Amino acid sequence: MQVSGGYRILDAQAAAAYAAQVMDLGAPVTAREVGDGNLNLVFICSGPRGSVVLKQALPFVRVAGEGWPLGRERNRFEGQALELEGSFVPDLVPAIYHRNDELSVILIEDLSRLQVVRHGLCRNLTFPCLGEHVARFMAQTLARTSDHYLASAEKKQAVARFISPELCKITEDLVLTDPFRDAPTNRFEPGLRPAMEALWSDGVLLARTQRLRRVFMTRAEALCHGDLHTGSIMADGTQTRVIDPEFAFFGPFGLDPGMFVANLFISAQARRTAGGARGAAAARWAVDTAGQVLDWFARQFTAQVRHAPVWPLGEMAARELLAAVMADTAGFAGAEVIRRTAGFAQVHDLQGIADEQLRLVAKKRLLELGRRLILDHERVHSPVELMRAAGD
Ligand code: SR1
Ligand code: MG
Repeated sequence: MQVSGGYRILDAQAAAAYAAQVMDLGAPVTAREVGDGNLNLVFICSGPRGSVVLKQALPFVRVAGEGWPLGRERNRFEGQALELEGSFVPDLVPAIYHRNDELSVILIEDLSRLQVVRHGLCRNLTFPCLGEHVARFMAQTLARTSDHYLASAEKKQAVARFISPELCKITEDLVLTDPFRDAPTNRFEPGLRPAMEALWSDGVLLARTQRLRRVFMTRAEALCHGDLHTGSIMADGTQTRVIDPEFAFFGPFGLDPGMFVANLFISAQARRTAGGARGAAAARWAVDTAGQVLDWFARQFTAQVRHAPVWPLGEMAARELLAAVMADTAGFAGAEVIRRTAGFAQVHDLQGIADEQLRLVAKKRLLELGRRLILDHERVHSPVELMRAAGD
């Protein structure tokens, strides 16, 4: 069906009408807005014959309001990324049914049967298949969009389709710069200031962070999800779907694995500090899962680049590549831990700890963990060494 028209911000009624025009949901179709993320509108549109999620990019950062303008092109990147990821791992991403770049709208599979992994972790739940699924998602999407699988010209065209200056700048600033200086975007309790000031005055830490920022900005190795935290994944006991790839761009292999394990480390620390006996068990699960996901990712990624169709690597070259990827993974994990602890984009794992003293204990330990991972990251060459650097 042909749908045209200029950009306008949809309300629930307009979202329902749009979904009804594009999909056969029966009549009547109703919609409710359920978005709880930082950037977009998200509607669940339901009719007698089924339901669908309509996601629309706003021309500004939702949590900040119109004072923080942001281009709507991120909706196109998200649609393109879902299409590409779906061709590699259709069972691990939501199906995409429709994309309208003019209206900055995508229609995707309704995943209401699953829950956002971060929400579950905050309630001490565990997800038995999560590690295996996320490892496969990362190995497949990263290897298959790299120069090992794509011919030289094809790879460069793919990089061009995902040039995403505004979203990359958010990560450059909010993940890799602002938390490492006294920036107005940072958000933390006064009791955390001495620990933050210690980070800001650690010249070696700042130099290692500059290296990570350079890697992020210059190394177009593969299509990264770009924001692979536990709020970007929905799951239950058997199924997993990686959602929200609006930050997708061609970046370093280690970015997604680093961000993902960082969020498991954050969950583990929060649960261990404030979750009682059930929290301690959930924390152990999160740390074990971090180790497993790195191990599974490392094995699959190595096998893929060794047997890749365009540029297969010999054993030694594959080993060297993996060592470099694990070093970057450790470094990005450290930066993600620090920014989720004291930067702009906070997480419920920590903010949900009602007791301020306990919250500060968890946050101080996480700042120390993040510092250690960044300082040591170039010495990390394997999943085991990364977990050792993380203290487990
Ligand atoms: C202004 S956007 C802040 C954060 O929200 C997104 O989910 C990304 O994590 C980004 O860094
Ligand atoms: Mg998101």
